[in-house]
Amino acid sequence: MADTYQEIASSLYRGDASKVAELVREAIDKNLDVSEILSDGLMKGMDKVGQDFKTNVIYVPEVLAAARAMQTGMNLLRPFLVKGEVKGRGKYVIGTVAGDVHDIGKNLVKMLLEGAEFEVIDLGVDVAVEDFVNAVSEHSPKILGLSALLTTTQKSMLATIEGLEESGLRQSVKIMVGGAPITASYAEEIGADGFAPDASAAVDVAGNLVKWR
Ligand code: B1M
Repeated sequence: MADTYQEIASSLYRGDASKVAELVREAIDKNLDVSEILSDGLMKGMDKVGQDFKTNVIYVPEVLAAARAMQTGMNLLRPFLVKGEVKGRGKYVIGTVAGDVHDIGKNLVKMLLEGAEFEVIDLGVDVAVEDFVNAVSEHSPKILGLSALLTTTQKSMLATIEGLEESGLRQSVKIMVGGAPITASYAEEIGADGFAPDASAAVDVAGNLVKWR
């Protein structure tokens, strides 16, 4: 089992999407735990990509190939993470903030929220402040989730919250933030209502936020 996860991780690292797909399908057929396939296989591989990217062992093209392989694997796990069509916990608008194109973590958060019966409206990446404001106005979600992976784009979270305040919509929605550089203290500093360090915590935090409404 550990070998399967290791093989998934190293195929992802190499950016070999078809091998990742083959191995993930095999793991599912063998009834291996879906959350382990995700954490010990796909995410382990992506962690190594992150470490080697930081130290210039690999560069953007390799990271992009690994990101595609990650998305391929996640898509295969999706039916097991998102069960049923009941969307009883309300609407959740999510997006990656302006200037930032990282979406793997945001997509994972989205998948687990859908699995936890939220109706998720995904605005994609590099979302301008006014697009977040328009989406809150149009969909009246219970929660707005903002993702950022760069220290340079986390300030777009504050700009988005300010945009909602200026448009008079801030009090109509709870705001959750997350992403690798984001901390609980940053969330508090910018006036967000919730912070989650990972996708499964995001589901718990979202569940608590809707209880307060
Ligand atoms: Co980028 N990148 N990248 N990159 N990239 C990082 C983030 C970096 C840490 C790499 C490094 O140096 N080690 C670094 C940021 C440094 C910093 O700011 N401190 C970096 C950089 C510098 C850059 C560029 C500037 C590189 C360049 O062009 N020179 C550039 C910026 C582009 C832009 O956005 N404008 C860039 C580009 C890219 C790619 C396009 C090549 C690709 C993204 C592809 C894609 O997303 N479709 C990419 C990738 C893949 C990464 C790393 C390697 C992996 C990110 C990832 O997907 N992780 C990353 C290194 C790293 O993070 N270790 C890196 C897996 C994912 C499951 O985790 O996204 O953290 P994560 O999500 C987690 C939690 O954070 C949390 O839950 C998720 C699941 O557990 N979470 C939330 C996320 N959003 C949440 C929202 C919530 C709650 C929780 O509530 C709403």
